Amino acid sequence: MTQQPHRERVQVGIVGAGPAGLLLSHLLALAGIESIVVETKSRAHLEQRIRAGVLEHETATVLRETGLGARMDGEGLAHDGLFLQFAGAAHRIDLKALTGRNVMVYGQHEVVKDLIAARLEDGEVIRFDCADVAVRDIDTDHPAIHYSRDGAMHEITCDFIAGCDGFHGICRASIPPEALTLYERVYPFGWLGVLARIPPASQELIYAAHDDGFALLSMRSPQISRLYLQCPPDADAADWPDERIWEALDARLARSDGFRLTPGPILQKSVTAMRSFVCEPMRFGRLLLAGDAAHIVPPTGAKGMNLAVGDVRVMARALERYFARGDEEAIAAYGPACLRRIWRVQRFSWWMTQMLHRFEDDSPFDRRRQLAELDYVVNSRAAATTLAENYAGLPMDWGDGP
Ligand code: RFL
Ligand code: PHB
Repeated sequence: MTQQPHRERVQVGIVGAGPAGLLLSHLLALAGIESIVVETKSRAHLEQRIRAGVLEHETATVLRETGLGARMDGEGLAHDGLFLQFAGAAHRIDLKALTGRNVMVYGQHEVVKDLIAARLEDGEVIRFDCADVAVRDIDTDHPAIHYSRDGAMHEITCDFIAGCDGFHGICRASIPPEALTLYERVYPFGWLGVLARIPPASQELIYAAHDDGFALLSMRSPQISRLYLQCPPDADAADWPDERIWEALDARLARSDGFRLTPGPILQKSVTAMRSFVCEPMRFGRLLLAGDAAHIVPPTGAKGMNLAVGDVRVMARALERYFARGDEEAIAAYGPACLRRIWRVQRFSWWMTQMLHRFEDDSPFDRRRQLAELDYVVNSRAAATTLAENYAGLPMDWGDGP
């Protein structure tokens, strides 16, 4: 006899406890809408997974306004500017002076910790360590999430499912391929990211374009640096012993004013592939996609998590209107409203990536053009403002959403 699943009902079933799924659940709870989050990984894994580090001004504001700002404001590092470095010299882009806004350097895993703690105050609304997660009946008005945990089968029937399960999740893959248009660019390089126990060598982030390839100096705290190196797309972190990493970083970040990095213990290293990707539409029936499940940007613009926050803000508002007065139009407006911002952010992330990285098939002409572009950006107030307003963040609300 087949085992009967344990059945539950909730207004919104959320697949994935990354920033998108957790913040959506938090925003819905504030609006009095019940949700359950289903996640394959453990709580400890999510709270230690090192990823994004830069919160746009508006992302920080959303967290603050929804009661999640205390630790961020205490431990996060507010940055009023960043450096673009090339030809051995660093040039400051003054975000604050150019836009009136700044960014907050606060690790994604810290945001995730704060969100998990806030959600668990409402009971067992996050189901960690789930297996065999699947979504069913997404083109009906009673879609369901199925999963197994500790040997038991579970079924959650919902009014809507939010697919917040990242680029490799099952939600987008559950939509018939003919219903989707996918736009994609895969870059011929990756980033080797390292977490090191050394105080940041610069108060603000340094994005460095070098003949050997791109390098980025970022940070997580006054004691911990986060550093990245452009590497081959199929690079294996095991082929990068610590000495090789420090040598490459030293070469790419060295400046004619004598600036040098001091090596220290490396706590973690991993390679990330780089791609631009958008899936349209962001909805199929009662399944709504958000965050990396619907789009990916190369990390050069520090935008991935911020886009996820933008999506779920719009989605929460659409769902709120739906549950208040059955407003189907708000649901229909969700994707189009997000996509306008998503494509602008795609453009910015691509632009930063092509300006700062070494492409193998670059001709000497391409290289000189790249340097001329950097020279223009740091010496023209108009061009610097373009970078600054995108980096600090375009408005999340265009006024045409639900
Ligand atoms: P996530 O964070 O990938 O979360 C998806 C969650 O879904 C779970 N999952 C499933 N759950 C249930 N059933 C299944 N079948 C499932 N399959 C997957 C996963 O375990 C996971 O917990 O997506 P979300 O929430 O959309 O958030 C997106 C962000 O994580 C991502 O865009 C950023 O990390 C990108 N990113 C950056 N974004 C920024 O805004 N600023 C930055 O400075 C920045 N730097 C970065 C980055 C991403 C990087 N990597 C590693 C890709 C730097 C790097 C190196
Ligand atoms: C990070 O600190 O992880 C980080 C910062 C800026 C980026 C990407 C990643 O553009």
